[in-house]
Order: sequence, then C-alpha cells, then structure tokens
Amino acid sequence: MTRTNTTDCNSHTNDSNNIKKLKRGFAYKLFYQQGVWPQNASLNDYYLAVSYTVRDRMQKMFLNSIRALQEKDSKIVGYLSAEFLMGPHLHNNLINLGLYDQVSRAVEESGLDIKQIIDHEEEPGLGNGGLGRLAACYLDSLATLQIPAIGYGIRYEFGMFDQEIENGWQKELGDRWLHPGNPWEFKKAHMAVEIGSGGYTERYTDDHGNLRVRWVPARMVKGIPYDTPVIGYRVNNVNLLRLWSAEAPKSFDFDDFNVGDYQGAVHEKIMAETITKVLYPNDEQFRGKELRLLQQYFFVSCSMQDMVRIHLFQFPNLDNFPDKFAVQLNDTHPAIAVPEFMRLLIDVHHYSWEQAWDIVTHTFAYTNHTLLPEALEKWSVDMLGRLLPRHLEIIYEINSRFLDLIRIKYPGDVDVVRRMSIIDESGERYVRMAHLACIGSHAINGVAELHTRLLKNHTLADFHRLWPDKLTNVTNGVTPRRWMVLSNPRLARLISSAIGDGWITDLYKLRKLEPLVDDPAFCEKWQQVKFENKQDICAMFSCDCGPVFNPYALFDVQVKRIHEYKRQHLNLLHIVNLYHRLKNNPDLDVPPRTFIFGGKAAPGYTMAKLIIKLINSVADVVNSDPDVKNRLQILFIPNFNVQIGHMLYPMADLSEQISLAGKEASGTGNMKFSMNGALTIGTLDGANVEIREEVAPENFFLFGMDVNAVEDLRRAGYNPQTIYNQNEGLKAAINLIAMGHFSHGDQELFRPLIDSLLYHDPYMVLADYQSYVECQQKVGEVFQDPGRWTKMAIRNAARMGKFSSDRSIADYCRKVWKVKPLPVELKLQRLPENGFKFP
Ligand code: GL2
Repeated sequence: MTRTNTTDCNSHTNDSNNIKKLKRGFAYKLFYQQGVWPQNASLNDYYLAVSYTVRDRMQKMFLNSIRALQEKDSKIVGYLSAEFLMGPHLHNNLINLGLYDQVSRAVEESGLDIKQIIDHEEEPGLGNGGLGRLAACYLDSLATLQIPAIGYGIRYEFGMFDQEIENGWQKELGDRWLHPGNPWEFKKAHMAVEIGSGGYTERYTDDHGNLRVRWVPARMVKGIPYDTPVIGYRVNNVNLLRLWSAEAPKSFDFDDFNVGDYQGAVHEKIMAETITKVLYPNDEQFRGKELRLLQQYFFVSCSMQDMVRIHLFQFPNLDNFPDKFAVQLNDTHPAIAVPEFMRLLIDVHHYSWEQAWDIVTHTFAYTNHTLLPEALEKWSVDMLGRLLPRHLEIIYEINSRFLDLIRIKYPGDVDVVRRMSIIDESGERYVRMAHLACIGSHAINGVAELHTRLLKNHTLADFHRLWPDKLTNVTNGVTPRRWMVLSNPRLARLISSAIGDGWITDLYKLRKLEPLVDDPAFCEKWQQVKFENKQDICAMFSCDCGPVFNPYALFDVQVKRIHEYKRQHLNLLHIVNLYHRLKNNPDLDVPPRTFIFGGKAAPGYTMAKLIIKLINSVADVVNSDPDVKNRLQILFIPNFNVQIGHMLYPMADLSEQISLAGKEASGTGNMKFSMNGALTIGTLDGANVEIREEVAPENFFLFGMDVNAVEDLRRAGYNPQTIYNQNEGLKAAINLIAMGHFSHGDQELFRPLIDSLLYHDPYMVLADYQSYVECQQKVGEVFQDPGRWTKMAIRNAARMGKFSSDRSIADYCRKVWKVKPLPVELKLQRLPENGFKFP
C-alpha cells in the first residue's frame, strides 16, 4: 500500500505547518537532546538535532512494521551478512520518506545549510565493497517492495579504514564512525543473547532416558542488538537492520580487582569486546584468522537465536520455522549457521537429527559471490574444533551422511567423494565452507548469468550434477533511490519531468526515454546535466593545490577496490601510452581526457598498494607536464566510499569495467555508471555481459578476450614476454615505468609490478592490451561527436530497468524465498493525549 502524498489545495498550508513543526523539532532536539543553545551548538549538534527530528517521523511506521511482523502469519527474510555498507542515512531517509524538500526548507529557514548537515554524517562503512553494498541495496528494495526482512550483521566499532594518500602511497587510518554519535540506531540491551566458544562437549542422559550432547563452552560473551530502521521508498514498511555488538557478560572480575590484578580483571572484558571491534579489510582474500571465525560465529549464533526467539513468540515449536523465516547466507561468511542451527535444534530444542536437518535445509539458501580461489573460505579443522568443538562434530556428521549419499549415487568413484567432501584432506585438514553452505541449503545462486554458468561448469560442478535444480541465477542490482534520485538530483529531475516519476520504483519505465534521443531539446538538457555534474567536481578540486580539471574533457572513471584482477594497471598502461603519444605528436587528434581513479587496497596486499603508488606517480608527472596541459589529467580520489560514489557515478562519461573475463562475479559499479548515463568500456565479464545485451552492442565499448579465449590461451601456454616484444606501444609504456620516468629515475620502485606483468601476468593484462587501446581510440572518436555520444548515453540509462535491485529482490522472492509483500497499515496512529497506562 503506497502512502499518498497530499495533493489537495491545502497542501501549501500543510507544507508550511509541517515546516513550522520541523523547525520546532530541531530547536527542541537541540535544547533537550543535545543540551545546547543554538549559539553554542556545533555542526555535529545540528546534524544530530535534524537527524533525531527525522527519525521521529519514522517511528510510527517503524513500530507498526514491527507489530505487523509479530501479529501476522508473515514470512520474514533473514539476510545474514558479515557486511552492510549502508552509506549515509540522513539523506536517504529524507528521500524515502518524501521529506527532503520540507526538511531542507525548514533547515534553511533555521539559518542552516542542508548540504552541510547531510555531508557531516560519518558514513557507516561496515563493508569492504560490492558485497556489502549489495546487501544495503537489497535492504532498500526489500522495504520498498514491502517484504518483511531483517538484515543481521556485525556492529563493527571500526568499519572500513579511512584511506589517505601520503607521498603517493596509501595510508590507513582507523575509522571512527561511532565517535560523533549514531542517531539511527536503537540499542536493545534487554534482548541480549549469550554466545559461547571453546570448551568441550559431553554426552549425558536426560530425565527421560534420552542420550544427548551438551556443549560446555570455556568462554561466554553477550551479543547486544542495535536496531537501525530501514525505510522503503514512500511506503509504510520499515524493516530492521539488526547489528550485534559483543560485550563481556560482567563488567570485570572484582576478585581479581581486589587482589590488585587490574589487568587480569579487565582482560576478559577486553577479550570479549574485541570480537566486534574491527572489520577485516581484506576483500576477496581469505586470511584464516581465528578472530574472524569468532566474528562469524558470534553474529550467526546471535541471529539464529534471535530468529528462534521471534518464531517461538508466535508458535509452540520450531516445526514450521521454514514457513516463518527464509534465511539467506550472503556468501560463506555466515555458513557456520548450518551447524549452529542444527545444534540449537538438536541440543537445545531436542529435535532428532532427521527432523533438524529437514528444518535446516528448508531454511537456508546460499549466494556465492566469487570464483577467485583465494577468496574461498576454508578453516583449519584444528582451529574450528578448538573454538567450536560441538560444531565440528556436527559438521563431521553432516559430511558423513552426505558422503554416504555420494557413494550410493556414484559407486566406486572415490575421486568424487574426495572432491565433494566438506573436509579437504589433501594436506592439513580444512573445512570447506562453500561445500557446507551448498549441502545445508535448498537453493544456491550466482550473481550474474556468466558467473552462475561458471559455477555450474567449474567451481560447483559436482554439486550441480548432483542437484541440477538447486543452482539458479539472480543477477545483482542496485537501488535507483540512492544511486539516481539521491546522488544525481539533476538527472532525476530531468527524467521525471520527461516521463513522470514512476521509474523510481519501476526502473523498466526508463524505456520511455528512448524516443527522446530524437528530441534535440531533451538531448541538450541531458548534456547540460552531465556538464553541471562535471563542473561540481571541478569546483571541488580547483581551490586545492592540485590541478584544475577541465569539465569539457572526457571523464574516464575507474572506481572500485584495487585488485590485480580488476586491472587498474591495464588502464594505466593505456594512459602512459597516450601520454607518450601526445608527447611525441602534439597534433594527435584525441579529445582531452581526465582519468579518475578511486579505491582502497587491502592493507596487506603489496601489489595493490604499489598500483596506487604508480597511479599517483604517473599523475604527478603528467599533471605537471605543460606539453599535455588541459589534454591529459589524472586524479586519484582518496578514500573512495559510498559518499564519494554519490559524486562520481553521476559525472562520469566513461565507466571502466575491465577485469579479466571470468574473474568479476558481477560488479555493481558498472550498473551505477550506466544508470547515470556513462558509457562502458568493458570485457565480457560478470554483469557486463548482461548490460551489453540490454543496451545493445552498438552502445557498449567491448574489448578483450572472453572466458573461452582466456581458457584457450592459458591451455596453450601464455607468455606475456612475447606480447611485450611484439607490441611497440606497449613496450614503450612499460619501459617508461621500468626506467624510472615516473619515479625520479628509481628503477627498483615499480620492478615487482613490471616483473609480475612480464614474467607471470596472472590476469593477462598484456594479452588484452592491444584490444583495449584500440577500443579506447574508438571511445575518443565517438566522444568527439557529442550528438552521437549523448544518444548512446540516453539509451544506456533507458535500458537499465533490469539492474534495479527491485528486480533482483523480486527474483529472490519468487525463485528462492517464496515470500510475498506485506503492506503495513498504520494502526498505531498517535500517542494518547494523557500518556500510556503501562501494563
Ligand atoms: C563480490 C564480487 O567480487 C563482485 O563482482 C560482486 O558484484 C559482489 C556482489 O555480488 O560480490 N564478491 C566479493 O567477495 N566481493 C564483491 O564485491 N567483495
């Protein structure tokens, strides 16, 4: 049920009443909540006062939504994810509530600047990149589609590190997102749960003579939930993001304290609270750290206990749990949920193994997000057994029963048993979490057509052969609320003025833009929007000591985590080549270009950090070279995060999606760029394949090998040196770097990168180089025909319907979760005049 906006002739009066109320709200919050007079208030006080006022406007819907979950026989999606990269809340909540205009007027009339207040928010960066941001987009769509859902995760005290660039190198700084105060969360201390670790298991006979198992943990911590409301776009539904924080069960040990052992007394508390202290910043690199396993178990156990509690609030037992909850495992990070739920069902709620397994396998579904072997989680059996002895027993039992099934299915095939076992016994023994997730789930999905196909044919081929119906595809999507309406208001206004605003909740409606490619006035407005967006970013950098950027240049943007498979160095080789050509031939007919990079490297990933250094080193030389002034500029924007993404996607002309085919599971930045009218230069990798299908090949700059060519080349024996020796342009670019042209003559600095390219080149940068450079040449030519470019850009945006996360969520609901919308009615309307009579 959609909330109706006031459209009657009294709307103006209503508006001004609301604005008056909002202004009073700010003043009230400033005075009573922040405890300051306006003249003494800091920007943070103002931000908090505005946020609390807005939060109050959500409360009625929030409480009604929670009540609806409890009252109705509704099915809830439990989305288990170690990461939720939510981005700033205030602006998004204003948009989804439909309060942006009123609040900004109220703020202006109070003498403040809405932009300044919005920008003040420290974003909750509780994720590394694509995977965590996808979870956030999905929460937005779940609420907007009125699907009851709870996102379960970890309330990291320190989220993703802040990146600074010092002398060209990445420097990591601790993120202090909670420091200014978080107005969006509600601490629910009374809903704490207890989590064990370590210890041993024992068998015992219960009062009825049944043989049972008991886990006796060595340590306990408390999990405290913090709830953040997630509101849908212009609906009453508000879902829940429930993040768990670890606390010691008692503050500290007084016995130890009294005998003078202060260190010992606080030790336990510190150890407990370490669990949720910090997000591991390694994107797609499995590190096998004990604390990370503890984090995973901690939030999974908290969440499963919570769902069991919610279920038992309405039903006498857990028999029908899968009718009440569909639980999604966002990658294998929460896969320990499978044995944990078995433990809760068998040891705590006394189900038989068979009954428990039936409930578990009807509850879980698993999304795989990567094919990279180094990202696949496998925990050492020793470590897992030490931390979670009962879970290891359960995993062994799951495995033993599963392998019996395999032996019956494939008699005599010992190899398939070895390959499919949950336990990897090829050397030190490991628990393969992807196998555990596959076996414990009723559905498995990849995140783009190509990725799912590769899962079926390679990574999970044995599982696919065993259960041909289990593996499906759900192509990723992103929310147009944040990634268009919020971040690109100029474009959103233009689109709505042309085709109405229905596209915001039905992105396929953007198709209505297509005929407008033949409307010169519309095309001109489209260009103007892009130009103004580009001017914004130029204005931001013009006052700094850095170079002044030319808004007429082609803005060529690659923003994402820095990783060799994403091939930022391929982009760089093209830049160096272009620089070299421009120096040798000042008359070269190419449009001016501004190359923009952004992204963080995992702190321990030396090669990725060296790539950042190289980008900045090339930028230093190129930006200060008068020979290429205004024709070639390079900018590395530090600390790429959601907030900076808001700025960058709308101003890009060209989106770089240049990973080696078969490596990027989907990508989601590719979708954000296209929606905002950038053209893509890309390989046939991840969702690029489907983007190209949607926008049509003539509106997409394709280059490079496809997965089959990559496979063939690898099989034939790939030798990057041959390519280097045969390609003069490539040789010149590599030599410039190797000879120290960008490192003050230092020939050692970039040697590891150059050697890697020349002697291994695991991501076949050199193999795709020529095709990339030629494609970039074509990009330049088309950009010199603004009319043609604009038509292509409009067609790109117009055909992005498929890539709304609303479509992805609708797919999950239909294919995986079997859930339906539950529109929330505002039954609980207002607080009683004379207060409550408390029960
Ligand atoms: C990723 C994939 O690398 C990326 O291609 C995909 O778009 C997202 C979301 O499905 O998941 N996998 C992963 O571990 N991270 C990703 O971004 N961090």
